[in-house]
Parts: sequence; structure tokens; C-alpha cells
Amino acid sequence: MERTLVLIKPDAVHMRVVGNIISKYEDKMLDISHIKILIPDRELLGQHYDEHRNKDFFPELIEFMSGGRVVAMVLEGDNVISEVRKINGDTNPNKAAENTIRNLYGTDLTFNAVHGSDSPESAEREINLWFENI
Ligand code: IDP
Ligand code: MG
Repeated sequence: MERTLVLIKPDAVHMRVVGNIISKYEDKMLDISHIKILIPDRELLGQHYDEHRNKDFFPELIEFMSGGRVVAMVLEGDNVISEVRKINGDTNPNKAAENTIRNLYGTDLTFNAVHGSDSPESAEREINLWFENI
């Protein structure tokens, strides 16, 4: 069974659309194995977004992600990594397909509502950062 890390970002938590977002995944028969809500610190976020450390948008991204509550969860299912990224939609909400989470709840490239791991290796690395011993 494949698994992935999903984050519901502070913009979406602030909009009170956590339930709607979780329903999008459950509607596709994906299972939640672990879930928690927290305000992530910069250390965790730096590790999570390590590949983007030298990008222009990195400081703004860390500021945004550490500025409020984030729902972190592990989802399981067949092809869950690509399924989640399809349900999430394009990184840029203005390009995201109709009815994807980012189309519905994202506002711009930074404030794009959700995160989903991009490969099995990233998924395992990210799950180990956000959850202990699972
Ligand atoms: P992904 O979340 O779709 O995998 P990545 O390229 O890995 O997209 O970028 C990580 C996060 O960084 C995005 O979800 C978004 O919040 C932010 N981001 C990506 N590109 C830009 C940009 O060009 N400007 C501002 N923020 C960006
Ligand atoms: Mg990514």
C-alpha cells in the first residue's frame, strides 16, 4: 500500500475548509492513517522545503507556513501519491483544473491550500519529519 504526506496549509485552515478538503480525498476512497494539527516551526519547515532553500520565494513560503495551524496527515491507497497530486491540482491555483482543491481554495502560488508529496522517496522522508515512529 502506497502512502503520502498531505498538509492542509494555514490559508485553508483559516478559511475553515478543512472538512471540505478531507472529503475530497475520502470521496476518492483514500484512507487517513494519521492526522494532527500544529503550528510548524521554521526548523521543520526548512527541512520539509529543503529543495527550495535557495529559491526567491523561500522566505515568503516559510513565513506563510509558520504563520498558522497546519493539518498534517498520512493518506494511504493505491497510487495515492499521484492521486493526491491530481486532487490537489496545479501548484498555481490560477492554472489548476476545475474542482481541484487548489482551484477551489487556493489564491496564488504561495497561498495554494495544500501540499502532497511528489514521489515515494519524498513521501517517506516527509512522513518521518512530520510524524515520529510510524
Ligand atoms: P508543489 O507544492 O506543487 O509540489 P513545489 O514546486 O514543490 O510545488 O513548491 C512548493 C511550494 O512552494 C508550493 O506549493 C507553493 O506554496 C510555493 N511555491 C512554489 N513556486 C512558487 C513561486 O514561484 N512563487 C511563490 N511560491 C511558490
Ligand atoms: Mg513539491
